[in-house]
Amino acid sequence: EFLNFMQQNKKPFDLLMSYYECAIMEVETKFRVLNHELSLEYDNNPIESIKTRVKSYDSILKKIRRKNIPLNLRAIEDNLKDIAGVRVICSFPDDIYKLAESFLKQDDITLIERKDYIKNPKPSGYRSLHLIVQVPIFLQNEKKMVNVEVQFRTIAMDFWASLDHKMRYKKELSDEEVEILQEELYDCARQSAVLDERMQGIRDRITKKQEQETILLEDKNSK
Ligand code: 0O2
Repeated sequence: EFLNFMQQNKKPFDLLMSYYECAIMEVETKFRVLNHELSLEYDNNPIESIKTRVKSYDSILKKIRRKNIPLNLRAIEDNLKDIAGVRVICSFPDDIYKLAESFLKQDDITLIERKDYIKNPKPSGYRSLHLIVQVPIFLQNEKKMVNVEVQFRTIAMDFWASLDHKMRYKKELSDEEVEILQEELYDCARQSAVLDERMQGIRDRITKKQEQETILLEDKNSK
């Protein structure tokens, strides 16, 4: 049925996918700009890396089936809000919130949904801050609002999620093995959350010290 739909709607479907590509470019640029500005201000890059993807046909099809979404472009656009995905990887949890706040303050960004799996991790142990936003893209004759999912993770959260993802897609594992690995992964998630907090604590102490010395130096120079 999906194949049939794709054959009949190939052009409009590809056009819709190209809008998601454009929206990804817009959002990625916004984060590059923020990273550039913050790196000058604080002498430190808050963003480690940015990964982007448009959801594959396969994943789109699976989600349509799972959620019983009617097979037409309008329904896909309205119901699948994560076709365009941008993943922002930071070193420290605080930088995630700082970046998310600056991003959401921009007047062309509309927040549709926010899920904070850092404050409230998933039962699997998964941690990340998810935002669904709408961003305008400017085409030849129109302005189009496009949904983008932004996932913010620390390096540790991303490392964990990649391993968890690997396990989920390994068909060779028995149910029993999966259960054991899930418990082990859950434990790792808790430990990595503690690690994130400790590293953040160290970073905060270093910056505080730097700030105190700058104030001392300014005081000395003004006398
Ligand atoms: P992919 O390959 O990243 O596209 P839904 O999106 O409707 O299925 P919900 O609750 O709206 O479900 O979305 P949720 O759980 O907020 O976010 C879904 C995405 O978060 C997933 O995308 C994963 O990228 C990530 N995610 C959520 N939970 C886990 C987890 O336990 N482990 C890992 N590794 N990732 C997780 P997709 O569409 O599943 O996959």
